[in-house]
Parts: sequence; structure tokens; C-alpha cells
Amino acid sequence: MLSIFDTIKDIAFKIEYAIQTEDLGYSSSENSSGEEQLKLDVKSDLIIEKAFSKTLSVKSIVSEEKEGILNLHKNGKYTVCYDPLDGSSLVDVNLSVGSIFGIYEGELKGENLVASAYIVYGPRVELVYVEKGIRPQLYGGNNQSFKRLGEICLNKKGNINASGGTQKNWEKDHKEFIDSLFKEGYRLRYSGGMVPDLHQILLKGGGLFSYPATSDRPNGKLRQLFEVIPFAFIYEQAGGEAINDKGKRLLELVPSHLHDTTPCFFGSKYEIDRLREAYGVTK
Ligand code: AFP
Repeated sequence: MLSIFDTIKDIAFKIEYAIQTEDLGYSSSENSSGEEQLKLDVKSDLIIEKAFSKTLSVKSIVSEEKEGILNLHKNGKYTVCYDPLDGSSLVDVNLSVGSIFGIYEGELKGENLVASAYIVYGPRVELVYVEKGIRPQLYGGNNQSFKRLGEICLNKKGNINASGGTQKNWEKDHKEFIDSLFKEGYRLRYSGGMVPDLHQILLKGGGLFSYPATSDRPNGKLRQLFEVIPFAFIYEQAGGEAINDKGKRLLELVPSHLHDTTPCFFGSKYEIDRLREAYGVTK
């Protein structure tokens, strides 16, 4: 596992350099979700593929940017599912973006996640890494190395409300719930980048990030294996909760297909309990 973490630290500085230097235009290709790929998406994906091709403990990798599974080392133990540059459409307006990694052992499903990590490319490069039994560990990057800054622990209740999706496509109950938090004094903090938006809630002590089912995306937008399950692990290990619109723990999801999405909610306990009440689901 250590070699995977060291590989992710190496990837961070290579993608940071690519963000600073690469052309921000579109490539001529699409990803497996039919979305146009930026040259940066393709470059970041290549950096990660090359890095894990040298990490013998990695049996295979699955990228949000590619259709299938890429087998690397037959004696490897882990499958790494990753989003190479989440929020990449924000780079051209100079907002923070990130890379997300889920490390699985065995079948690709929530309960087989053994570690997860994400990198934030912002004013500074930061990395969060978590394994079973520990709080998420925060590292700050500088001069091609990372220094541990501490661990992350969510308060029981926060005051940030990161409400995703197009509001005109929200279901009535969801809109009433989100509005009720704002009436309680929650502050809207939403950039459209999952990694910085979830990172902010983790570091500011709590709140709620929501990407619900919407009329245009009835199964939500965020991908289970590459985005949702890795962050669910981090939020639960930080003392928070992460559920779907049926009240199911996101770490209990079993995707039918590699690129399945899900409605998802991540937050402190108070906000997730309020969401359960609004959605009429029990713990
Ligand atoms: P892009 O990678 O296309 O920029 O999408 C980013 C993202 O997948 C995720 O990072 C955000 O949380 C979410 O989309 C924002 O979606 P909305 O703009 O629909 O709220």
C-alpha cells in the first residue's frame, strides 16, 4: 500500500506541472461517458497510467477517462480506480481541481475499498490519504515533496452547504431541504469542482455536499467507483456520513457497470440526519 501512496505523491507533482504548462484546449476524443476530453484530461490520465505501470502491487487500473480495465501486473493485489483530473473544465477559469483515487482489493464494490486518496491542485498542492482504522491524513506539497500537516476530523454539525446540480431540475423535496439549511444560516460554498468543494467541508469542520437525482440526471452525475466511494470512505473515517437518496451507505454500493453514477450526499452527522428526515429514509 505504501508504494501506491508514494506513487500518488509522485503523480501529484507531475499533474501540477501539466496544469501549469499544458494547452487548455480540447482533444479530438471523448471519454467513456461521451464527454469531450480536454488535452489536460488525456495528459493527466497518461501520467497516472505510466506511474502505476511501475507499481508492482497494482494489478489493474480503471480510469474515468477510459472504457475498461487495464491490466498491469498479474501478481498485483490492488485495483486502482481513478478520476485523473476531476473538474478539469474549471482550469481555464483558474479554479482548483483534483485527482481522486479508490484502491480496491477484489471485486470493484464499496466494501472492497481498502484505501482512498485525493489531490487538490489549488493555490497549494494538498493530498489526503486514508486507510481503514485511521483518520484521513492531510499532506502539503512543496518542492517536490509532501509534509504531513495533520489529520481530518469533522464536527457533528457544520455551516457549509455545497448544493450541486441544476436547481431547476431538483425534485421539490430536495429544494425545500436545501432552502431550509440556508434559512438556518448555512453558507453556499460551491465551485463545481467535487474535490475542492468536499475538501473545504472537511477542512472547515463540516456541512453538507449534495449531488441529488435530478430530472436531467435521474441517477445523479458523480461516478461511483472513481469519485463517490473514495470520498465516502474519507468522510466516514473523518467521523461524518455518506449516503444515497435511499439512505444507503455509499460504501455499500455495488456498481453494475464501471461508470455507474449515483445520487450522493456527504456531510457531518447533523446534516445527514436532516437529509434522512427530508427524504423520509431511516438509518
Ligand atoms: P467536470 O469534470 O465536467 O468539470 O465536472 C465536474 C463534476 O464532475 C464534479 O467535479 C462536480 O462536483 C460536478 O461535476 C459539478 O456538476 P454541476 O456543474 O452539474 O453542479
